[in-house]
Order: sequence, then structure tokens, then C-alpha cells
Amino acid sequence: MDLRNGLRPLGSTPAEFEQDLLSNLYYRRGTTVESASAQDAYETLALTVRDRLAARRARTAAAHYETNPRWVYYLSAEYLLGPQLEQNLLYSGTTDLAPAALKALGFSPEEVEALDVEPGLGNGGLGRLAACLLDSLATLDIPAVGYGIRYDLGIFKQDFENGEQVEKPDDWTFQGDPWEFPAPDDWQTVGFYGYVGPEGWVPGEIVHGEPSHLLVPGYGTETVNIVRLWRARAAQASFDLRRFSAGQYAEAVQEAVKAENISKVLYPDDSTEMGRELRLKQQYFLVSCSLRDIIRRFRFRNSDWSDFPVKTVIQLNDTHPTLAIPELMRLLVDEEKLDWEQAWSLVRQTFAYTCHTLLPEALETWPVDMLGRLLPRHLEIIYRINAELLDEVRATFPDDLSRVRNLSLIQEEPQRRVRMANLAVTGTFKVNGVAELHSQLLTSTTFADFAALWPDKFTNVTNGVTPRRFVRLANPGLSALITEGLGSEDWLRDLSLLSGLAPLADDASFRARWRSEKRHAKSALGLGDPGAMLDVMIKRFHEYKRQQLKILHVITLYQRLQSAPGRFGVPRTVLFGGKAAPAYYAAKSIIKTINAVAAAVAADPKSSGLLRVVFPANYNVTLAEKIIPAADLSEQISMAGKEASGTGNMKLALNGALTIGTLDGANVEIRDRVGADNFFLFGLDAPAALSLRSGDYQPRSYYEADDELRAALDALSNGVFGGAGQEVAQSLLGRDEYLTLADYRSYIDKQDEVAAVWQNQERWTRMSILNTAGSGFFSSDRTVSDYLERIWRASPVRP
Ligand code: 26V
Repeated sequence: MDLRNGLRPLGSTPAEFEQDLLSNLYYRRGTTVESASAQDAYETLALTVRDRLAARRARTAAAHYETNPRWVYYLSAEYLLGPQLEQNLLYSGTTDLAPAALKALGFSPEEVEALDVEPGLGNGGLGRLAACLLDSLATLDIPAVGYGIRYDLGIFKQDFENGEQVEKPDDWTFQGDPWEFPAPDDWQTVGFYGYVGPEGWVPGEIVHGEPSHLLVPGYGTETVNIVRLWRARAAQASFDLRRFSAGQYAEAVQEAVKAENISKVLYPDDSTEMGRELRLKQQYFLVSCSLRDIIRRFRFRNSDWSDFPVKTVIQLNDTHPTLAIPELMRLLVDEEKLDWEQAWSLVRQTFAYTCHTLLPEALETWPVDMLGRLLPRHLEIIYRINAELLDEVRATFPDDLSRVRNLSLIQEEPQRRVRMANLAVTGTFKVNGVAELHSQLLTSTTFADFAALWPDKFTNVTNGVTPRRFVRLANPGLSALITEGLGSEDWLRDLSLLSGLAPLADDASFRARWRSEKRHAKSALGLGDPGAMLDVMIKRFHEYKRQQLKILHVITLYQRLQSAPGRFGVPRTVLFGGKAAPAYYAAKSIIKTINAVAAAVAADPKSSGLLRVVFPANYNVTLAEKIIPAADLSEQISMAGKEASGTGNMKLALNGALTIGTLDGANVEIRDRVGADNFFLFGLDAPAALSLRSGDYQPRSYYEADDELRAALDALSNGVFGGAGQEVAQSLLGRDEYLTLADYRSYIDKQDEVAAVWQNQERWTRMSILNTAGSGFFSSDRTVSDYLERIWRASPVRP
């Protein structure tokens, strides 16, 4: 049978689209035009668009089956996919058909589009990177599946009460999810607890994993891949009918609730002990379901285990899915009866690991006790892997106890814990950092001893972002201008073509149009004066990212308005966006302080027309797509050596924002590519920051030596911006962990330079165009190409 051509093609004319919409409204939504709500229209539109992608999906799957290719499997606890409707309209070529058909049936396209809910199944950069990589894998026609967890509740919704962050549940599937295909027949069984007897592991608790998938279309190609998300379901027998009949309703569902809690909520990376075991359960649940699914798929066309690493590469997105290493060992040794050596060799040829951090406190470890109770067999396997690792270490570095201690999978003090990063490095064939500087620091610090043991294992793959979502969809006006400037839309599939914009930076009429697109985007954001510089800091709240440095700048500007208006500079709107982990007290104090500063600035007539601070609640992908096109200035001001890469920095530069930043993460590469003249660099570099941090750093000496810094901190300390502001000041004048005060003067002076350049709008626009022109490297298509060349070694299959 010809698997590729068995389908009746779906129509692409307006009449056919409208007809499909209407019949879906009747036959699949079960309603009529007369009685349909906007929600009915939305769900029906989603189905109509999804059908077009599903037809391509069927052809893709058929081509994959015929080819029996090498597969890339991406394992990630997080995916921040962003809203699906607009993207799927674009990728299915129905962007114009859909609103026309909706109108013809009497619906408001704007009202319908506003019902599209973003699946917030991630925290920040790591989850969004996963989504960008899937987009690029499909666009490059690579056979790939993303595996993740279908959390009932995504990242919390942020609200402000009295300026304080409060968290509300994100019940994103409350109305159902029209983009999802449930596949209940592909369920898997996952065990927990129990004991290891002579017959092997006997789990004490069984949970089912039920998958569903979302379509991941490529842009400008036929390929449609999938992301498969697992949901925990209680085994059917767990409902206690006897108790229910006796009126014990809570007790009757107790077992089921416990099982289904595994996929109940995304962890907002908080540092509390509570619920840690549940998080470990989530990780094992993801890994166990996904590996069995991968093996099931392998068996469609293969039978020999030695082919497994030939046909399969599994990328671990940070350490969250690292239990996949002992789990595959268990499946191969205990269930498939391979010998240990062969299994270990297959495992080490299959997995690769991406590290996304430099912060020691962000490297996951699990108490040996907890892991051993939850997964007794896996702990045995980890111990054996460790014994063999340490034998190799002793053989390579005789009498070097400190290496043995550093490389061990088990941390001994103050508590015995399993080091997941060490396990990930040991069980994989490649380990990569996410920007040049990050990868260098990994091999020179975090993983220095591993790099000495296995130098060829380490590599870099600099992050990237998809230009389809973050330029084309987010910024249609600028995209049209770019297309006109370059003479084609090819840049959307080959972003290096943006370099062709560079000569246009010298064309005054092109500059005027560029400026006018920025102004349009700013007006669309609705922040008042589009002539004011829009200065944005959008990212998760963390002290290392230094939102507190940005507040000090705002306070200094505000104080200049009071006492030295001549030094103020230019009209600015400062925009903050981002969430703090619910248990991260210091980050929440920074949020509250920003809101207090915003209120004080707003209440003072002296700021009118000159300074505004805005902090829209609940920053997410949807909001990012509105803010990024409007931004003039991009704040990338982390302490050097702390931000692994950053990806918001790339999105903003691509949209023509100029960066003020430290030499951290991918900022270094952005500056190299857009040119030092078009980048506002300030602050200590990573070696200088490290040496200041490890010496006798005295934040007070900066406070005493700098009048403006002192005035800003005094205002905070004196409670001008509330109790939270006092806490921020106390932390800065105490330890100042991230060297905020050391970088303050350099930052303020650079901001004054920013203001001076802004006054010359022609010069600013020139720099803006050169930022976009120089940022083509930061496409996630290039990132995927690098992964393919350095790690994955898979080839395209075109449907
Ligand atoms: C986790 C934790 C856990 C508890 C304590 C503090 C802390 C701090 C950071 C993290 C996040 C680690 C993983 C992560 O999200 N990394 C981000 O990955 C992005 C994609 O590669 C990258 O652009 C960001 O620079 C990096 O922070």
C-alpha cells in the first residue's frame, strides 16, 4: 500500500475552508451556527486547522516508517510551547482563510483568537529552548519526538496584591485542549517503591502513563513531528467502591488521587524540601514511560539491540531526565537479559546531556535514602556504575583522592546524595554547554575533573531561537519590511541571510521605515508615548540576573529628576516582566520593590512624560511576543559567569533592540556578531568577577565612594519604597552575592551613554538595523544543525 497518498487532500480555497469549518462545527463540535459560542468557534477552528497539519503528519509518519531512520528523542521535563493557534495558522497556510471564514459564519476573529490558551508547561529559558529546538527539528525534516509531562497545572499565574507576587493555579485545560491527540491505547506502566528480591524488582506501587501528543509542524516543509506528553492515571482497580458506598468519598479516591498527583503540577523550580519526592517521581515517570515508548517504536522496524544506538539518540535536557540512564540499564539487563557490559556500552552510545547552568546550587542531587526507597533497583545500578567509574578514575589518576571524591556519583557530606550531573556525564557520549563561555566554564570549573578524564566528551552548542515565532509571528510589520529589504522570505528558513540588511542601515528611507515599525509595535503595546525609549528587562526573577541593579538605576534616574534634572537623560519607559519561584523570598522582595518604585514614580508629577515604570503581571510567551517587538533596549545584566546563555537576549536583538549587557552567556557572542560599536558593554568580566568574589569583597566601600549609589541605597534603606525595599538594601549592603554594587557605576555611566545615543535617532536606528542584521546566527535552526553535526548525526527525511 502506498502509505503516503491514501488521504483525500483537504481544500485550500476560502470556500473549502469555510465548508470544513461549518461541517466541523456540526459534526465534531455538535452545535450549529445559530447557537455556537465564541468558544465553539475557537474549538472548531482549531480542529479545522489541526486537520490540515494532521494530513501532513500522516505523510510524515509514513515516510519515517518506510525509511527506518535514525531518530532524535528529546527528553525534557519542560516545554513552553506558546500559543498554538497563530502558529498553526501560519504553518498550515491558513492565516488569511481563517478570519475570513469566521467572519462569514458571523464570528469575531479577534474574540475567537483571544480564547487560545498557552500551555505553560515550563518555567523559563530551558522550557522555551525545548520548544524552539522542536520547531527547528521539524523545519529541518529531522525525525524527532519530544517527550514530556502533561501537567494538569502549568506554571502558576502571577498576580500582584499590594505589589506582592501571589500565585494562582494555571488550569490551562479547563476548557479542554483542541490541539491535543490523546492516545490512551499507548499507555505504559510505571512502578515505584517495593523491594529487590531474587526475582528482581517488585514495585510496591503501580501507576499508568497515558500519552497524548501535539503536532509540531515544520515551517516551509511538509514535515510534522510530535511532542508526546505523559499524564499519570491510577490503575483501574484503585477506585474503592466499598468505601464510596459507605459514604467515605475522600477515602474512596485516595489511591487514585495519589497516583494522578504525579502529573498534577509543574514545579516552579523552588528550593523547598516539601514535595521533593513527588518531583523525583515525576522525573522517573517521564523517563520510564518515554523509554518504553522509544523501545516500542524501535521495534516497529528493528529487532537487534546492537542497532539501538544506531537508530536512536536521546538528548537529556538538563539533569531532570537523568534517571533514563539507570532505567535503560534496568530494562536491558533485568528485562531483556543482556549482559551488563553490553548494556552499558549501548547506554553510553545512546544518551547525550545538555547542561544549562553554572550555579552549583542548581545542580540536582537526591538523597540516597529517598532514591533507594522510591527506586531500589535503580540505586543498585547507580552504585555499580559508580564502582566502575571510580575504578577508572583510580586507574587514570592513581593516588588522587580528591578526584575520586569530586567525580563520585555519590556526595558523602553533609548527607549522602546522588549527584545527577555526574551520573549524566558518566552515562552519555557527549555533554554540551549552551554558549561558548558557558561551555568553557563547564570544562574549567564545574566539570573540570571529568574533562580531564574524558576530554573529547565535552562540546558547545550555542542556543538559538525560532525566527518563525519570535520574528515572523510576533512582529509581522518588521518581518514584512525585512522581506522587502532582502527581496524574499528565505530568511525565515536561513536566518544568516539577515546579514543582507546591513547595507540598508545606511539608507535613510529604510531607517525611517524601520523606526516607524518600532513605533507601531510600541503603540500596539499601549504604553502611552511611543517616543519614549522602551527599556525592557524580561526574564525569571533571580538575584544572579540582577533585577536589583536595574531598580538602582531607576531610583537614580528618579532622584536625578528631583535634584539634577539636567542629568536625567531621555524619556524612558522601563518595563519589567517575570515570575519569582514561590519560595524564593529575596526575589519576591525585589518584585515588591519594583512595584513600589513604579508607584512612587507614577505619583510624582516630575516624572510625567519622562519616566515610567511598568510591570505587567504574568509574563509568559504570549506577553513576550507582544513586548519583544516594541523593545528599544534589552537588559542583559547578569553577574558575568552566572547566566549560562540567555535566549531572550537573542529574541530582542533579532527584533532590533540594542543590548546593554555584561560579558556573560551568549551576550559575548551577540556582541561579537553585531559589533562592539552596536552593543553597550559594562561591568566586570567573568574572571574579574570571580576573583573579586573569592577575595575580600566589601560592598560598603562602593556605597561610601559613590554619591548616587549612596542616595539610591539610602532611599531603599529608609523605607521610601517599603519594607521590601529595605530588605533589598540590606542584602546589597551585606553580602551582595552577585556584585551589584561593584558594577553599579559602570552600569550607570553606560546607561548615560545609551541616553546620549538615543538622542541621535538616526544613529540609534542604524545600530538597531545592524543588531538584526548581525543576529542571524541565533536561529535555533543553526543550533539544531550544530547538534546534528556534533552530537546527533541524524539525517533529514522528507515526506
Ligand atoms: C534552577 C535553580 C534551582 C534552584 C536554585 C536556583 C536555580 C537557579 C537556576 C535554575 C535553572 C537551571 C536550568 C535553566 O533553566 N537554565 C537556563 O537555560 C536556558 C536555556 O539553555 C539558558 O538560556 C539560561 O541562561 C539558563 O539559566
